[in-house]
Amino acid sequence: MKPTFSKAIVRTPCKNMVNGLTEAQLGIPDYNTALLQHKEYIDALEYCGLEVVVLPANEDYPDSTFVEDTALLTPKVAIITNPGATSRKGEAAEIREVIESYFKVIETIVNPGTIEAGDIMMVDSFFYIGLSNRTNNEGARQMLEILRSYGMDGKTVALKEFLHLKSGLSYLEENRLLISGEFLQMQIFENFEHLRLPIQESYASNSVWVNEKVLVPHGFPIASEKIQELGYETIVLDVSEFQKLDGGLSCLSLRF
Ligand code: CIR
Repeated sequence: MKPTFSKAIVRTPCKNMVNGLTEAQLGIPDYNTALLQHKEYIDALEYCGLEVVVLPANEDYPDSTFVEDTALLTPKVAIITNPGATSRKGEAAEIREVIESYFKVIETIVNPGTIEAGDIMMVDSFFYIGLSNRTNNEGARQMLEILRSYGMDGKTVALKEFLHLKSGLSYLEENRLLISGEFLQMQIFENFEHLRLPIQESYASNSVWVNEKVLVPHGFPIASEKIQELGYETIVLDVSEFQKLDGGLSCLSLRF
């Protein structure tokens, strides 16, 4: 069954984002442009029918605008992650305080397990978990144990190239996957309908389905067209300043 999202949590980018983790080699983000792009992202989520909780910038954590990585929110339980990147570890405690206002049942991933929720793709009550430089076997094991104890399930997928699982995959509901790069050949995804993106558009494989609309990054015409051809309304957003930090559209919010 398709989810219906009613809320999202986002965090205003901090000035210190210029020191965020990145391998993108696209230059240093411009803070004022990032703020404008973030505002447009919030407007888009509101247009999709969500009430958006906007957290204040947190200068202690350069990557703290990428809130998606800090928690997995499911209808039954919220799971606070344990980010694999050392500079991001403290973000989990910061998000917990916020999540406590919205979820009664909260679980936590603990050392030596690490996991970032950009590595988790929800397909109904089944969760694909990428094993990456940020998410280790023990983190995935703990996550699966928690999910199973609440009647859900999942499977791991080993990554070689992408930062996170959802850097190269998005679930558009109706058994449809936006997919690129190393995931194209994987048997684990062969029973989905594939919207295949060429390598030059792989950044757009991090698009976001929200209540029948799809947020798509600006500058990726093949992705936009393939999504529109299937009848989805697309909302194109320029997130160039977040791309400079290896972040995509899904990373900027927790939707529930
Ligand atoms: C990082 O390397 O952690 C951030 N600069 C980007 C995080 C992107 N998050 C995501 O893909 N879910």
